[in-house]
Amino acid sequence: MLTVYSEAHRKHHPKHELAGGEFVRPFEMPRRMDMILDRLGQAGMDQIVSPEDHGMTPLRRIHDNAFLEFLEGCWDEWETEGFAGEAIASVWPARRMQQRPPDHIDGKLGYYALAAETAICSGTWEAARSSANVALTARQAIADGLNCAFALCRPPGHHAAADLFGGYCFLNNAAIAAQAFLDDGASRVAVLDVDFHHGNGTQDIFYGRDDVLFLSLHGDPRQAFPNFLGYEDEAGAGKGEGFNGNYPLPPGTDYECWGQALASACQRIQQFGPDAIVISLGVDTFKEDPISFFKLDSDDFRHYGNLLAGLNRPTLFVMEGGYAVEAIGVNTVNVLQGFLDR
Ligand code: Q9C
Ligand code: ZN
Repeated sequence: MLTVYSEAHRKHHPKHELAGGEFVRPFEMPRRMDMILDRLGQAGMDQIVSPEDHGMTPLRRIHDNAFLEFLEGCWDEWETEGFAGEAIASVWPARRMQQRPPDHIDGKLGYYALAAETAICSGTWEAARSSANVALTARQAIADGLNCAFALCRPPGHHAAADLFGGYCFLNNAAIAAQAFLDDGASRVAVLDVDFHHGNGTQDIFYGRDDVLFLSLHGDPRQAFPNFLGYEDEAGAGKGEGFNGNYPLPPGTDYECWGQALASACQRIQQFGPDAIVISLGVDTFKEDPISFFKLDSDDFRHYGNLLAGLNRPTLFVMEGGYAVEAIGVNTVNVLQGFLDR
């Protein structure tokens, strides 16, 4: 399987994540990519290419201009204030307050952030742009005739909405690629999000639309991040009604239960009949993931990769989460190998 990858992800290397009331080393770290690259090599999947620059146009199809300008300028504004640490949101437009972006960077960070764990550092914007280019280049390879490709994106994207960053995400790589399929002539695209966390950004972006079917299997928002979206009754709005599907699952969910939800999601995709499928591929469903509560083991990843091939559509894999770093390579490549085995 063709892999698209860029070293530019290393420019996003925050030192701090707010977790459990203290600052810890971020779970979402550059070494995740090294582990996946190592395993791709061991598996003989050594066809790895660098991304092309697709410019700002495909990003503007998904994200607000003011949000893109905020991301691009955030670090400079933060430094100009003379702040010593990394740029982290600490104030929000909570209920009954004005939903207006203010001028000061502290306020802008809160306006555009959905959570406080995600720090912005000097290279975050460059890394996020390159991550989107990785997804767009892999998508182009499918448009040019491949039946599958792997976008080894970092930072991840599925929590990012049109004007929100957080959950380690800045630009919604999967949504940007899905929109690019449509702009390139596709009539319908399905986005299947198998990351442990609900893909709130992707859901929000496509919630009112019937040309993108968004389905997500995830930890129930009653217990899991992002905590405020991902309920079963979120079915889409307006002409998008019926084109959003959530499968919230409880703590301890194993492959037997998770696989049933996947089978049901796959049926809906078959009915929808998409021209292409984008898989938001997070492997934080693994039993040893440090921040998640599903119980998949490494063989299960190969098994569901094989099921995804049964959908028999052009398939773009976009890397999202996965924080059991020692196993992230095996689990990720198992999905891809399971897909190719068919
Ligand atoms: N106590 C992705 O997997 N923090 N993002 C969770 C739990 C944020 C995960 C806190 C997790 C974000 C792409
Ligand atoms: Zn996740």
